[in-house]
Amino acid sequence: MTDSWWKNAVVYQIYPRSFADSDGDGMGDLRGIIAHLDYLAGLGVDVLWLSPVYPSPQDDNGYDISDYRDIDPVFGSLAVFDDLLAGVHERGMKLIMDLVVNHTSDEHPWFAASRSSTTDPRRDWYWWRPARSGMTPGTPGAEPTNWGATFGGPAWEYDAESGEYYLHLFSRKQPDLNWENPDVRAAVHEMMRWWLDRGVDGFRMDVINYISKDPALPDGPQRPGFSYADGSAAYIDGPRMHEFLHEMHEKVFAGRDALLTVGEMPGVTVDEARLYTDPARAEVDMVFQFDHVWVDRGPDPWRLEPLRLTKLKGILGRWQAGLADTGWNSLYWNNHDQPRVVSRFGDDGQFRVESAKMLATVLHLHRGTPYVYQGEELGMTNAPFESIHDFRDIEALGQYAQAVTEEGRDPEDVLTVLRARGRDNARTPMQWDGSAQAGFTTGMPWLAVNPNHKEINAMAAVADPDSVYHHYRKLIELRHTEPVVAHGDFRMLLPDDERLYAFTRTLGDTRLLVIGNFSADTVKAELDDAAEWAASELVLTNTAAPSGDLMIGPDLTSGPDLTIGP
Ligand code: TEU
Repeated sequence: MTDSWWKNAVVYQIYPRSFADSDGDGMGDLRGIIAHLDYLAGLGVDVLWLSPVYPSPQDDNGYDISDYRDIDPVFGSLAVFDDLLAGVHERGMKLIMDLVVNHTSDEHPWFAASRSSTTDPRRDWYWWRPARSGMTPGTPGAEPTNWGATFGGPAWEYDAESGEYYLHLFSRKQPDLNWENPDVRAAVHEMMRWWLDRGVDGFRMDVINYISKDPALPDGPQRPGFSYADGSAAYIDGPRMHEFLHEMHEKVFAGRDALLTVGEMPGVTVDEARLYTDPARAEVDMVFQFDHVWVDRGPDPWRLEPLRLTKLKGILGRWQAGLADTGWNSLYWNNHDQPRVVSRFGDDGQFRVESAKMLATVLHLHRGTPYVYQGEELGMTNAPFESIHDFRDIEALGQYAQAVTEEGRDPEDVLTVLRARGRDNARTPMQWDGSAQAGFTTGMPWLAVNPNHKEINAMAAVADPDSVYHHYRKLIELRHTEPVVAHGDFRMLLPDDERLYAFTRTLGDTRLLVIGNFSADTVKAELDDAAEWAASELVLTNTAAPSGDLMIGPDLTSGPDLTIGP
């Protein structure tokens, strides 16, 4: 079995198109990343994860791949990629690639062949089906199932040439691969070995728990007010998932050391995740679960639900308990699909710095491997999107069109949710400095920079010892130097408190107390052994001048009144 070096590691996600642009075309690129490797090494992260940089029509910003073995010219070339990899390794870091193999681009040669005729050897590499029986092919409602696609519209696209439909769980330019076909699996395995042979250190696997579908493709339950049904019961954690991941492990990872594999798994349950990440089963090292980022999602997707802290603690506590003995958690607040955490669960106004530090502390001191998404270490915030025309994301645009045009929702309601939760919030350019385009590009950025880059930027943060950046740096260092952070047991405290997030970590004689205040008030933490805690060493705080001797008091309200205990 592989060693588990990644328990002590922190991963940093780069969204290349928004990270740093070296040639002034307004899109980030690999040379831009190379120019900032010292910044990343200075933060102390162990692994970089690159969102897709392969050739792509960019329908879904690279999650639609048309060639798995090259680099899109907009980002660079294989030669530049090799330089980047060398630069990462020279600094003692590792690099993992995004592996998007639930679907390809419709412009991938595999799909072009598949589409070319019903008798092509690659026809069966994708999910082709005839119209619903008794219906005229190509007419509304004739789709083979009633499923909706994630980005709006039906999950099936009609191909008039062959008179059949192909399945796409995301956009129509992202046809789903048919993993039932062993040739598909072998082709993916071969491609993965090719990247590992080139020197990459592992993969983040996009929607990997969607690759095994129930081949019967049953209809899903219809929802009143929605044009399409939810088909996910037929493709989340499907019947052959464990078999496919174990086979991939055997064919690709076995015999190679020091890799990191993390499966992105929307809708995965704790029980399934324990199996996916049980080292004895040889599937993946860890998974991204979604329960905690769906905490503020209600029954109506177009109504904002406020955060209930007790619910968030219930979810993350359940994941901590479920993977305590077998398996391993990944820990994240942010990625390129989620709004900025300080805006979502914290305070991006008066207490932005304290709040961003508090959120970082709570996350990084759970048991699991933390992921930092570019700009999170600066406390970057959501962006001020006004109209739908300010958004670029295919999900925002597609869902808006469906909700407003097809389902008759009030555009303002939809916009309110997109402003708060839309993926473009995470995708505004990285804020390097206070200059016109935040030091991201000398040209016109593909998505507008957040005007707050004048105050919130890396140059200012690195220079300020009290910045969010230095707090992240200290948390990462703490994981490297203090074994309780990676290996300690986790115990949730105060589960019914709506303002405080408190827990302990214990390893042998070392005990760590973490208290995060999610409110804007000074709050007293009523802890059983308060006197003992108050007398112990304060390791890290988000407040300028903590009172008493708290071990850790990430309190939102800076100020000397922070107290614990009765
Ligand atoms: O995302 C998977 C996924 O489930 C998304 O639909 C996500 O939950 C949603 O967009 C949140 O609003 C992965 C990638 O991370 C995402 O960027 C891709 O668009 C998607 O797969 C398709 O490849």
